[in-house]
This record gives sequence, structure tokens and C-alpha cells, in this order.
Amino acid sequence: MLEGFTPIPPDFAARYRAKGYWLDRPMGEYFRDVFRRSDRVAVVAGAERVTYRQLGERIDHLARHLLDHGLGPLDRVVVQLPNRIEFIYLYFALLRIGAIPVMALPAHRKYEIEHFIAFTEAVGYAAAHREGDFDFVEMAREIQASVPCLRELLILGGDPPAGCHSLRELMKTSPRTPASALDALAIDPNEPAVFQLSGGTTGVPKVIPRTHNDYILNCVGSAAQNDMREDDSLLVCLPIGHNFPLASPGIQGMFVRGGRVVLADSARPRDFLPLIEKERVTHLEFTPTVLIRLLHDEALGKYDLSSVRVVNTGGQRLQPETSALTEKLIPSCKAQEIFGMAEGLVTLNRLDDPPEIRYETISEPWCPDDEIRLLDDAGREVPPGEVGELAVRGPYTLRGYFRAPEVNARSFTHDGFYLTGDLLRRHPSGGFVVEGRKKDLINRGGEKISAEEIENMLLGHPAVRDVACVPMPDPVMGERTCAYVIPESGARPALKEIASYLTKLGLAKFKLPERLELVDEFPLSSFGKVSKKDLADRIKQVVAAEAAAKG
Ligand code: J2J
Repeated sequence: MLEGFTPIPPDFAARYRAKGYWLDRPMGEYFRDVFRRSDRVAVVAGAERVTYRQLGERIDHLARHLLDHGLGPLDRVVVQLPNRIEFIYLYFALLRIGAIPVMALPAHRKYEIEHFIAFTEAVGYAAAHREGDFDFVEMAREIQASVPCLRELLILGGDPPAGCHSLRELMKTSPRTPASALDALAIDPNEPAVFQLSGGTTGVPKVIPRTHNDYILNCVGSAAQNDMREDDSLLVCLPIGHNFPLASPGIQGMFVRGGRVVLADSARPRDFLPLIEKERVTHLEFTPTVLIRLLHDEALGKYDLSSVRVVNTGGQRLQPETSALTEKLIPSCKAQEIFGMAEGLVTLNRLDDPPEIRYETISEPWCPDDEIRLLDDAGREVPPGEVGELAVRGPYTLRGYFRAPEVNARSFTHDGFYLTGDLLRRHPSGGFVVEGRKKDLINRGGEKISAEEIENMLLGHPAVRDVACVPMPDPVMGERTCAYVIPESGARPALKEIASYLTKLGLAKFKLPERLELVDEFPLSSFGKVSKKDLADRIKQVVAAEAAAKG
């Protein structure tokens, strides 16, 4: 077993196998067979249409190149590619050789990427050459100077400088390793297949190991609940490496069901609307933020969306009003909320449930062996109908973050339930309702920002004596980050200055505070800790008063 990985204990594993949840097949081999069995179109990416069989061949081709470069089972490769076909080639090629893709987001910058590479001891990094005026190759070189394990740079687009491999070139040139080497690799399906990243609550993002066994189940189960069929097509406009568009059910789920994946590299309605019409897309996966933008975009009425059957949202609570509006403006569809987490558990509400239940709840897990408890602060189960912290144990939920014994000690119960930090209530219909959360993060349009991470960085600013970051309500993003700062005496730091300080440290832009409130002291809770709840309530009131004043 990979050092630092916590497997599911043998008695549970035996049960999950006996019940057929775990297939005991490596993901690369499983998807090899998925790609071989069909000549239908699997992916539409720009002008390219790639069939299942072609996809399988190209993935194997790239996988052989990866073996040529000395990559192999359990090697980590940080993947930060945009929504292009090369993402799909590389992701599945890494799985094919048992190497572990570490799923970074395109928005991450040096601060995050360097941490992922150093922490997972990644030997490879894959990225676009440039995005706007940002040069990822230059960033990778800087990281290589301080993190020597990073050996292989796999670059998309541009003309990569010496020492980097161009993904497009690799697709064109012949690998040395024979095709037969792929099926001869020893890959244990109980080992981690993919590292997801937790938007998390700790100072640095946590690494989530997903095994071959659990990640196949994750997409097979959620695709069935999502009513994906062979004639269907899924639009992917969220960052494809995120657990939702990747596997819940996402592209993995759509491939298992034999349908088509349509890649969009922008989540702007005007960019993806023409694709929905042209490709007769049936399934959309959005965050509520993207959906709200779409519903209020005047371009919506200009396109034929009558092919759309299911509009999924996940990452944040979908308000019942938004579900109703979605079904009104796109009458062919049903809005289906997904409540999921990179750590495992995914629930999708049932498409045949009446609207009152679909709009209100996140239903129940589709897997009968997802065990759910709602706990009070003392760790006891709350009475039915009351709000408690969601704790979950099951065949595709992690038993420990990678190399994080201290975090694990507080994130799991002694009997292996993962403490999600989400507050849920059981609905009389049997499903669950998300009521809030107790974890210390900001959920900005579905992107999770750890308050502690930003606070730790801001404490290094010379004008900041103390800082507390809290969510500030926002009609479109759901939440944005507000930083409450106690300045050093005589200092009056401005928001711009703080943002440019964090940017210089290499922090991703979506994590920058968007409001700064200077205060003399923080309200304290009864334990004497900073009361974030009071601060969050305070900014909520301020924002509401400002909105009222504006009319
Ligand atoms: C309220 N909060 C939600 C929802 C996630 C599918 C969909 C989303 C994610 C995801 C995912 C929510 N209502 N419908 O991995 O497979 C919040 C919860 C949860 C956290 C997980 C998937 N859907 N959330 O968002 O790992 O707080 O995964 O614990 O990024 O998002 O975040 P993440």
C-alpha cells in the first residue's frame, strides 16, 4: 500500500466486494474496455469528434509515452489542464499506467501548485503553456528549483521550451514501449487511483485518495441515478478535474453509459449555449452560480434548448425558487440537485420525485451501504427531524486524508465515519435537507475557500495584527470572502493592497478577499475564541442594509 494512505478495513472491503460494489479492476483496464466496445462519438471538443475506439487508442498511445518517460504505478502527476481533449487523454493515460493524477484546478497558482507537488512528491506536472498573460511553464520552472522531485513537465499548446514535453507532439510521435506493456502492469485496485483536493478547512488543502474500486463505483452509481443513456450528451463547462464534472457522474459516468461528452472551455452562457443547441445536449452540470447566470442571460431565449432533459447543480445549495425557474424557462428539463464531496458521498435527488420533494431535499444516498448519521456536538445522533452534522461511512467514502494523521484524528469518528462539517436534517419524505455547515470555509460559487488558509497568509502582512475571514452573502456567487482585520497601530491597510500581497504570494484569484472591514477587536464566543458566527452575522446585516439603501 502507498505510504500515508488509509485503506478501508478488510471486513468492510469484503462486504463491498461480496455485494458487487467493488469490481476489483484497475480503472485503466475498466475504461479500456468501455472505450473498446463502441464506435459512437465519445467526445466533442471544438471541431474534433473522437469516437470511443479512437479515444481508447489515443489514451493507450499516450500511456506508452508516459512509460517511456519512466512514469509508472503510484507515481503522482499534478494535472492542471483546461477543458480540452488533451485533459481526457492524459487523465485516462495516467490511470492506464496506474499513476495517480492529482486534480488541480486551472485557477490555482504557485502557492497551491507548489504545495500539491511537494506534498504528494509529484514527479510530473501537466498544464497549458499560458493562460492570458500567465505563464505556467515559468511557474513550473520556479517550482522545480525548490522541489527537485518534479521531473516531467507535460505542456499543452504553444511551443514548449526545451526540457518540457508537448502533449500534442506526443500524440503525433510513436512511443518506444510496446502496447503489450500496458496490460502487463501490476496495478492494485485497492490502491489510490486519483488524488482529489479538498477545498477544505485547514491551512493548506488536504489530499483525498480515491481508489480504483471506489471511484468506479462513484461514477457508475451516480450515472444511473442521473438517467444517463447511450443517446445522451453531457455538456462539461465546469473545470473538468473537479470531482463533480469528472466522476459524479461527470465524464466518467457518461462514458460508462456510452453517451457523448461535449467540452466547453468557458462557463459563460454565451459561450456554451450554441453548443447545447448544436449538439442537442441532454445533461448540464452547473454550480447554482452558473445556472443563475444562465437563467438571467437574455441569450437564453435565443437558442433551442429542447434537447435538455436534466439540469444538475452541485457544490452549493440550490434554492427551490431557482429549481422552479429552471423548469419554467427550460420546460423540457428537470432540475436535479447533487450533493457531493470529493471525499466520497454523492446524493442526487430522484428525478421521479414530485417537485416539492425534489426542490427541498437532496434525497437519500443511492447506495444502500452508505451509512449516514446526523450528530450533535457531543457526537450523539440527533432525534429524527433535528439538525446534526453529517457523518458518513461507505464503499466510496475515504477513511483518511493522505499523509494527514492529525487532521484525520479529528475528521473521523473512532468507527470510521467521515465528519463532513455539513449540517443536515432528515425530511419527512426520508431524504435530507442541507441546513448549513459548521466548517470554517467560504463557498464562493461552489469553490471552497479555507478561511484558515487566507488568515495564515494575511497574518504575514506587516499592517495586519489579527484577521478573521468569513462568508459574506452574495446573490450570484452565494458567498464571497470578507476579511475582518485588526490593523497594527497606525496602519490602515486597503483591500487592494491586501489582494496584491496575496497575489504576490501566488494565491489563486478566487480566494482573494473581496471586502475588508477594519475593526479594533473581534467579538468572542463563550470559549473566548473569535466568534466567526457573530462576524458573519454582522457582515450579513451590513450587506442587507446596503442592498436596501440601493433599493
Ligand atoms: C449544499 N452544499 C453542497 C449542495 C456540495 C458533486 C457535487 C458537488 C461536489 C462538491 C462534489 C452541495 N448543497 N448540493 O464533489 O461529487 C458543499 C458541502 C460539501 C462540499 C464538498 C460532487 N454540494 N456542497 O462540491 O469537495 O459543504 O465537492 O461538503 O468541492 O460542498 O465540496 P467539494
